[in-house]
Amino acid sequence: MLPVNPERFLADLHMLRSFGAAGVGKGVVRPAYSDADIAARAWLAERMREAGLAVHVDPVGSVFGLAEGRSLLMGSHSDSQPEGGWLDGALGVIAALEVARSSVEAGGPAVSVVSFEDEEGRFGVTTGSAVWSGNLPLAKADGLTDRDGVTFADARARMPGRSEGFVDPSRFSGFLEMHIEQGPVLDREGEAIGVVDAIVGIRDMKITFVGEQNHAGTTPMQGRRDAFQALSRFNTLIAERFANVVTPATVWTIGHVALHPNASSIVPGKVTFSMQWRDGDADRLKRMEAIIRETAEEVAAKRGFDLSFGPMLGLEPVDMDARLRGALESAAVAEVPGRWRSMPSGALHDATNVSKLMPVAMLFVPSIGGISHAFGEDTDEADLVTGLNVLARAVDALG
Ligand code: HGY
Ligand code: MN
Ligand code: MN
Ligand code: MN
Repeated sequence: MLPVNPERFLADLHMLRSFGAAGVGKGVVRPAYSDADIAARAWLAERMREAGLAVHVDPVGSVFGLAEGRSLLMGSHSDSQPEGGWLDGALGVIAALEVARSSVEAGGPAVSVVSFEDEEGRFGVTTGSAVWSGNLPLAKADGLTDRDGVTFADARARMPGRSEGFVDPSRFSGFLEMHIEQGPVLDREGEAIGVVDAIVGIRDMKITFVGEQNHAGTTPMQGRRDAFQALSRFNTLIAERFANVVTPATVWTIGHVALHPNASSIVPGKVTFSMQWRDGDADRLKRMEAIIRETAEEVAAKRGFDLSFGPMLGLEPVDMDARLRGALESAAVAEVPGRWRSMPSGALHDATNVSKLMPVAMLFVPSIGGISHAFGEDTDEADLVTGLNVLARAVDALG
């Protein structure tokens, strides 16, 4: 097996955490194109060079460390949520770096490394890999805005050292992504490894209701066109209507709300909010979309609100490649017999986009208490190292 170095791997993982370290638990604040993200990517590029890989920063800031000739690609993302954990994405990038580096040292199979940009969707949904794969045309991505109105085009222009062109995907034989589970299953069951069978699909859209801004003391309740009340009504109605369509695995979230002008003595005149929904079945995602659109129209019509929908972003559910998945399963059987399972991913990953270009597979390690997208996210060191060993064994077998 490839002689991976757990101490070096853990030291690099902690080093990456130091970029944007939040000082609360182990969390990080390293959103795409922030100063911390840009500095972390410069450090990563240097580590890739030291490992003997050729660095290519693509037009959106995804950082590749390329092995010569045809290779396996491995990695994930190093941007974080506005309040993120230290392992989400980072683990997959640093594990890939350690495997690639060990492989160069030991004369093993050719492995390239990638850290995709904006996986966490400051602008879109897994933006960097979506653009690379063609799931999101660059021209469309450039027009997307973050919650403060900054465009993707302006944000990506901040990333130094970008190349004009994208990496040719035909140089890669497949893609492996290691990640924390971000859910409670492995931790609860005392298991060490999850081999992913499929990744759910997602839809994400901004919705705006415009009513009438007015004085909160003098405007009678009767006849108000209060944008918050429209959102509140919409939220209640979709939960009732989804009940006939969803399964226990279906999820939906209104995670960002911008209420205008957001003051206690003003009847709010406008609300823009994010509506996101996820499921493993593409038809169900469509039925939910129809309910969302009809319900928003009904709420708007009742009290004369103006309604608008932003561009709908989405990714289809995808299955993992049987051969790559088999290699991960065999490695898990060898490393942790009886302590691994096959499981779906309810979180989105760059692997979804990359599956358009080449075969992909994914490996999970446990998340303590199932916590992620929060500063409290963590994994036992022993589990991090087990994941690295399973990955290295699979790469050796595939090579
Ligand atoms: O939200 C997600 O599933 C991913 O972590 N960006
Ligand atoms: Mn992630
Ligand atoms: Mn995430
Ligand atoms: Mn007044």
